Amino acid sequence: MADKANTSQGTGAAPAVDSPAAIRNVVLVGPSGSGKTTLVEALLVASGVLNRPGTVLDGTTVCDFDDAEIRQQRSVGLSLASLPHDGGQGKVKINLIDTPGYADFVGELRAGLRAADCALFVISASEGVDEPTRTVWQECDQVGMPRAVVITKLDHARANHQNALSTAQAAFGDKVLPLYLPAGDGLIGLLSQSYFEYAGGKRSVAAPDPSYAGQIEELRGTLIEGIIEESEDESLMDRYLGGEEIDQKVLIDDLERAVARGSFFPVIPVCSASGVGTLELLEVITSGFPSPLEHKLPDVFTPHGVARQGLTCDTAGPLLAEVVKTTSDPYVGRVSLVRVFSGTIRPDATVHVSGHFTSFFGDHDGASHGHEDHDEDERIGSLSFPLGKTQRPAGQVIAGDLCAIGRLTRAETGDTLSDKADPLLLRPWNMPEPLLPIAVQAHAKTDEDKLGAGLQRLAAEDPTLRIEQNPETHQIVLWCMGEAHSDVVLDALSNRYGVTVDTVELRVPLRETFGGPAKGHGRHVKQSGGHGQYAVCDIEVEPLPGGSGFEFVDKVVGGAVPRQFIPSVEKGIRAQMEKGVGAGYPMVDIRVTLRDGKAHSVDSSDMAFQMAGGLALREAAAATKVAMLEPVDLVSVLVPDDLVGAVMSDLSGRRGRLLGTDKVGENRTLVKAEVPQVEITRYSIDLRSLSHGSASFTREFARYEPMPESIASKLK
Ligand SMILES: Nc1nc2c(ncn2[C@@H]2O[C@H](COP(=O)(O)OP(=O)(O)O)[C@@H](O)[C@H]2O)c(=O)[nH]1
Ligand SMILES: [Mg+2]
Repeated sequence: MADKANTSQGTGAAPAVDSPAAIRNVVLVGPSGSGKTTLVEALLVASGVLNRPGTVLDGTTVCDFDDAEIRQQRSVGLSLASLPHDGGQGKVKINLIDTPGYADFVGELRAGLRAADCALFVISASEGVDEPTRTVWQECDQVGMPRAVVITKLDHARANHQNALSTAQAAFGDKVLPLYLPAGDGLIGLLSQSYFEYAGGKRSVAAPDPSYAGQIEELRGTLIEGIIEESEDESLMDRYLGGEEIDQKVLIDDLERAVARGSFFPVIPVCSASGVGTLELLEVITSGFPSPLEHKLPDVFTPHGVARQGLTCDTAGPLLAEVVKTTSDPYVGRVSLVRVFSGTIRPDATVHVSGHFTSFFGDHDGASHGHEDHDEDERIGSLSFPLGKTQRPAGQVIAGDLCAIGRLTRAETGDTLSDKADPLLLRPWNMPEPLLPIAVQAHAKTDEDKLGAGLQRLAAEDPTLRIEQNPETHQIVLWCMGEAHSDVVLDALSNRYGVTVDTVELRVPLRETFGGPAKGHGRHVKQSGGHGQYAVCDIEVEPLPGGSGFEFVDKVVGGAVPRQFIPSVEKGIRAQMEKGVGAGYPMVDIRVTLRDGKAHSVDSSDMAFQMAGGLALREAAAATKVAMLEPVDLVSVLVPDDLVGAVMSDLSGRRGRLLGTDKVGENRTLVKAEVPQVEITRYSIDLRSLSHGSASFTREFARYEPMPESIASKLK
């Protein structure tokens, strides 16, 4: 990987600051391909961290450094790049958190939102806004996260800035207003009414071309009104409407306050290719976006679940930090990306690691993700400020900042780090449930242990990966967010752990039961030469109601089956039930009555009666119909109202039984149905394409039900 290093990277030391007030944590959000990763390159160049930008195409960007990212030419994980910017009011450190736009990697986006205090919504001038991005905007709305919109790719052949702007306003609301108008090789500032021209990587200021006068006036009017509406000074609107020219400084102050409050969202046009707009964007980030001091901390508890109040973004406060991402580097080992909420982390310190306390956070059960509960001390290895994969040593890391910690062996993604003497635990952030099951096996049998170990490590790093070892189907099932996610997991298994993995057809854990009562005669007799075997038994089998399991009744009279061999018959029947009698699925919900049998004084044995028991069950099964039972899930789908019909008819087509619908919020509906598991193994993919990513669903096991004969017969 070293040979692919971005050789154009500047040698600049990591920007360090001594106050949270000088930090901005900014997450980049937007559709896949909208230009986020390239924008980070452009901003790094604008701030002098890089001499020249890398490209996604060549795999030379700072943020897309992972093997999978270079191969796929798109981001699959979040990454961090920090840069210093001095906009004239002192040096500010900007931590840019690049996230993948593709839906499979939404777990990385969630982690990015958690680590950040403000968000840039990056929209391509040639495309627009997709459904998932709208949803993230609404989520940001709910928590009042400050946001700005960047319209990228101004130079694109199909770029249409005006269109992209209207799309963004339609999607995000009327508080989304442009601060600049793209013009020629630069931008016109609508407040300053100056033309910022970019030539040869430098910005110069001039008067705008008079031909823009009309456009400027119109947009400027809308912008000023928008700002004044947000102003806390109520007299301002009257003065403005009365014809007073409002001082630009007053407007800028009001604008910045409204942006920081999360009630006004400036739009900045950018061309990453030429650098146009990068300095303007850095100015919005440094002066409009709030520092971590203004961000309310997530809920804090002690590991025993007692709420802890009063923690703030104080560098001298108790240590409170969180692992937002974990990666493994073949050379460096484990690297944990950490957001510090309170206190200061120093190298060589010992910290307390706590995490995944299912008992009092309920729902997000770490256990099902293959995570362990943590409550232990661990020493910090190296401390650094990452620039993509490059680690720049950090002397210390203060509250509000982001950093990488090397060689933590216990801490996993989502864990809280705190003082050894004052253990704390943060309420976990909302992680998405993986809903696509992929069954896998090691290509070589000898690799099975390596596969298990590799999967465990990957699941510890990635909270959106769940590993299931199914005891009924004996399959290893990876629960993933989608196929692109599973590809990344399989790639990592082969590249990092050297295990070649085959995906195999997923077996849904079906079960068998008797369709009706039947009798079975089991005769296991071998008396020719050597030690003889002799056992005969007669059984009656009846189906029991669902969920009854297995009942064994002994009705033998007169010692036809000797006492000591009755448990042998039962054992043989149980063993046969585990293997099944039809398609090889375990048999459940039957009562077996042992009626009669025969024994031989010398040749009968425990083993012989076990064999006879199994045989008797097979015979009984052959005499009647074996019915298949299938697991049925309760599926809840959250959809925009206009898709309710489409989703319901799709569910019906999957043999789903509709239970009802509930209105959720203004324009969403929750559709509930019971659907057989075999019909929804790929539902996450199908629902995404049916709804263009606007719907989500959950599923939970409800019960086993008889499978229709027409479908069961195909399995045998
Ligand atoms: N013409 C042009 N192409 C761009 C610009 N920014 C990004 N791209 C291209 O758009 C594609 C997607 O960019 P990328 O940064 O990976 O988008 P992301 O998925 O949002 O990170 C890449 O091929 C980039 O080279 C830009 O400003 N102008
Ligand atoms: Mg990207």
